[in-house]
This record gives sequence, C-alpha cells and structure tokens, in this order.
Amino acid sequence: MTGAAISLQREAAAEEAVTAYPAAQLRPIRWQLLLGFAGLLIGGYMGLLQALERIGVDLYKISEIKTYYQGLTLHGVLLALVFTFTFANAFTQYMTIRAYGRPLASTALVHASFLTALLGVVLAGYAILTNQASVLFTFYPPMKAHPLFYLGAALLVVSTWLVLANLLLTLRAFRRDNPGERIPLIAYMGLFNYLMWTIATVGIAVEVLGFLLPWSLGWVSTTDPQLNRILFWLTGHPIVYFWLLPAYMSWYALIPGQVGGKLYSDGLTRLTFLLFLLFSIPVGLHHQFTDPGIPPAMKAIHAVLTFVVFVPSMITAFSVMAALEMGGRKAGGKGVLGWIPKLPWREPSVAAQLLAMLTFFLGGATGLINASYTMNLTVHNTAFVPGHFHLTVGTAVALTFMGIAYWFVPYLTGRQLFSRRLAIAQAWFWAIGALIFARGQIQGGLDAMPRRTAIGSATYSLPGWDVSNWFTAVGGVIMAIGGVLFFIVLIGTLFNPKRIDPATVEPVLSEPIHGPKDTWKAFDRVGLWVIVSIALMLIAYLPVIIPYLPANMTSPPIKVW
Ligand code: HAS
Ligand code: CU
Repeated sequence: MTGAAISLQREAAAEEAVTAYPAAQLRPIRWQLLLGFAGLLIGGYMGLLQALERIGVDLYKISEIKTYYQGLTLHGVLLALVFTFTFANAFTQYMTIRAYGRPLASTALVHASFLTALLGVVLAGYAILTNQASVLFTFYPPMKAHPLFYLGAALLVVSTWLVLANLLLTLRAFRRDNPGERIPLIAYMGLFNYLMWTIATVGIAVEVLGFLLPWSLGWVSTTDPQLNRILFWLTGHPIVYFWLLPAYMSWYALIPGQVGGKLYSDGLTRLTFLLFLLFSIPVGLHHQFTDPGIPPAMKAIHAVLTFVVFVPSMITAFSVMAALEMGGRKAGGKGVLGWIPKLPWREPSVAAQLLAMLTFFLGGATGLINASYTMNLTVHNTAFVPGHFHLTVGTAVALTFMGIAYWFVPYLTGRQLFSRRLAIAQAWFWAIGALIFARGQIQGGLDAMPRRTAIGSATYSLPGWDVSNWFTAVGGVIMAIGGVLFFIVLIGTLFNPKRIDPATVEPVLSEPIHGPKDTWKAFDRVGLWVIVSIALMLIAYLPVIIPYLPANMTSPPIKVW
C-alpha cells in the first residue's frame, strides 16, 4: 500500500472515530470552551466601558466597577489569559483526538485541566472583583495584588500544562501502537505549540512562585521589580504565539477544506510550528527596549530574532493564501483577484476567519513597527501598542476563535447554529469595528497618547487626541455590537431545540498537496527540538539574568488604586 493510501485509510478511520468520540472527554472540553466564552462576555463588556470612557461616557458606576484600572485588569485577564487559554485547551484537545483518531490518553487529565482553569478563574476573579488586584494583566511589581490573584493566574497556567501532559501521553501511546509512523500533522501543531508555551512558562513560574506569591503573602517584605519584568517578558512574548497558534491550526488544518482548496505542504507546516518552538522565546526583550539596565547588545539580538520569528507567519500567509486561491479558482474565480469574492463568504465560520486573516496583515505590520528598535522608542507605552494587539489577539485570534465556535459549538452540543445571518453579521461588525478602533489607538499613539490611561479623565490633552478618541469609541461600540451578536448566536445555539448530527458539522481535514512522505523525518524529533529550544532560551536570557543575581530585593509593595 502506498503512503498516500495509508494516510487516506487513517483519515477514514479518523472520520469514523469522530462519531465515536468519548463523551467523557468531550464534556469537559465543552465546559472549558464555555468557561472561555464567559470570560469573553465579561472581558468584552469592560472593553466597551473603556472605549466609551474616552469620550466622557462613564458606565463604570452602574457596572459596580470602582476604577478604570479595575475594569482594565478584568479586561486583560479575562480576555488575554482566560478566554485564550481555555479556548486553546479545548480546541487543541479536540483536534488532537481527531488527528490521532483515538481518545486522549487520560480522561482524568481532561477533567483536571478544566477544573484547574475554573478554580483559577474563581480565585483570580474574586481578587479582581473585590478590587484587591487592579494590577493589569502584566501585574508588574511593585504593584501588589492579593495572593489569590497570583494563585489564580498560576492555576490557569497549570491547566495548560495538564493539556501538554495529556498530549505527550497520547503521543507515547500512538507511537507504541504505530512504531515508525509520522506524528499526524494536526497533532504535531498542537503538540509543538504546547511545548513552546510550557518551556516559555518557566519565566512566569519563577516570577510568581519564587517572588510574587511569597511577597504578597507577606513572607518577604521586598522584591526586585526589574528582574521580575525580565522574567515576565520571557513568558509574555511567547504567550502571544500561544494565543495565535490555535488559530493557525484552524487556518492550516480546516480552512483549506472549508473553502474547497488544499493545504500546500505538510513539511512547510511542520517547519512553521518548529520555527515557533525555537524562536518564540528568545525575543522577549522587544518588550523592554526602553528598560534601563539591560545590555544593549542583548536587546539587539532579541530585535534581530524578532524578525526571525516573523518568518513562520509569512510562510503561513503564503500557505493559507495558496489554499484560499485554489478554493476560489475551483469555484470559478478568474483573474488576479477574482477568486476572492468566490470564497464561501456566506459560511459564517469561514467569513469570520477570512476577516480575521485580513486584519492580521495590519496586525503583523504594526508588530514589525514595534519590533524595529528605533520606531519602538516612539510607540512604546503609547496607545499605538493596544492598536497593534487589538488587530492581532483582539481580532486575528478572537475572531478566528468565534469563527471556529460556529461549527465547534454545534458539534459539541448537537444543536444547530442559531442564526447563520447573525453570525456573518457578527464577523463583519467585529472586523470593521476593530479596524476603526485600532485606527484611533494607532493615531493616538503616534500623537504621544499614553496607553493604560483613563484618557477621558486626564487633565491634559494634545491636539489630535479628540479625533483619535472618537475613532476608538466608535470602533469599540461597533465591536461591542459584534460581541452582542456573537452571544445571541452562542446562547441561541446552546438552547436551540433543533438537533443535528455532530458529524455533519465538522469541517473535513485538509489534505496536503505535498504529504508527509516528502517531509524531513527529523521534524518529528520532539526531544531534540525541545533541547534546542531550551538552549536558545538560555543563550538569549542567561546574559540578561545573571547580572541581576542575587536579586536586588529593594521594593516594598505599593497600592496605586
Ligand atoms: Fe505583538 C506588543 C512585535 C505579533 C500581541 N503584541 C504586543 C502586545 C500584545 C501583542 C498583546 O517588537 C502588548 C503587550 C503589553 O501589554 O505590553 N508582535 C510583534 C511582531 C509580531 C507580533 C513582530 N503580537 C503579535 C501577535 C499577537 C501580539 C500575533 C497576539 C496574538 N508586539 C511586538 C512588539 C511589541 C508587541 C515589539 C512591544 C511593543 C512595546 O513597545 O510595548 C509578528 O510576529 C507579526 C507577524 C505577522 C504577520 C502577518 C502575517 C499574515 C497572515 C495572514 C494571512 C492572510 C491571508 C488572508 C492569507 C507578518 C498570516 C487572505 C484573505 C483573503 C480574503 C484574500
Ligand atoms: Cu512580543
């Protein structure tokens, strides 16, 4: 039998297993997904309050939120940590089951991941809602939060480690039963993302467990803010790719099939995820170009490597565009761009993800501006940065996740999508709103408007800020309309009396034109690449961290809210 025939046979087996997925695993996956959407709901609402604050509309009081910063902490934590992590956990676990055509090795770990995330949300949520942790999602010391905030954040991270443990156990079981076989491509993507992220979490783990928790519990009275910042950004940059790669999984593995095209290459896809494993981590100093006390040579190295980690995203743009063009041409698209309108824009899941991709071009471009050292000096700590990340995590990622939800929620619940038209409208509102919003933030940033500031209450202003604030507010309101539509569709689906057969809504897996047979076997050497990734992290960070040791524990805690 040829390799292609074997892979088709495995596909067929996998397809069959789809209907026979263990309910005991799908249930906690569903709960984890819904936990994430609860985070999106409350976090998104805070976003609306922030946007309106800029034009002098104050909805904080009626929302029982004491300060702008309490709201901003809820916004950042619920969206950047809770929504993203829980969605990644749910989607990656499901996609891995699908890739192998077998259940995950441990049902207990699937439950444990959900319960840990839930406990994390409850603890951190308690601390923030009682206004004892208005420290924003980066929780820079010497601002000190209630210990339960740090514990909650740590548990959210642990929920992702438990998923990795399960992915590794499942890989081991697969290899035992199928000696010498390639890791199925989709399982590879999920695994490499979680490996990258778990290695990267060493920074935040040391920061939270070694410094912040003991400090916030009062066991030690002072801490070292600058060392903590370095540890934070060691994790804080890779986190953005941890958010992004589940979206890439959908773009590579499902979108080609959803638009009637094909994935370009198995090998190129593995290379992309491998590059993310290697180069997501040694770049964190691009968040600290303006920090004193860090050797400029190390900043320069991180700056150059940031342009290296830009490469896998360019490969992705190429691969996804190729798949889209193939699909659009098959549907009758002619000429240079004629294939674009022929894409299935009336399919909610596809429309949302296409708009997410288009927005990501601008998100990526603004990222390159941030990464360019001299330009960073102009935009750092200004509203430009939120402009950048609402195009990336706020739209490329969030809108892709919503697009995935349009088949994933019906699949997990066996209920028909509530309204296709509202879902399509949702995607357009979100994308257009985000573009207008980001336009406001980017312009404000270029006009020196600081980020993380209650601009509506500021006693100072510069010419041009008013226009920028109006863009931000109008864009934010349009995004919020998109958010409301999303929850109408989500809740309508959860309670939809119309049942469906889950197997009918799952997108088919994309078939690569150049299959795994042509792919370099060394891509699958998981242990080797983990070692290289750790080595690169050490090379990039030891020269930065060693001069800081022993830690300079001088800062007592401060409460600024
Ligand atoms: Fe970033 C700050 C640099 C990507 C998120 N970033 C942030 C912060 C966040 C964030 C949250 O170098 C603020 C953190 C804080 O609170 O302080 N970022 C980059 C660079 C990239 C980048 C170089 N960022 C992301 C992604 C994020 C994210 C992804 C979330 C998911 N970022 C920075 C820097 C800073 C920063 C500095 C610090 C700024 C400062 O001073 O504080 C790149 O990796 C981007 C590469 C991406 C592309 C786009 C490729 C396009 C694709 C779409 C293809 C589309 C198709 C559509 C096929 C080059 C893949 C066709 C469709 C049709 C219908 C035709
Ligand atoms: Cu970064």
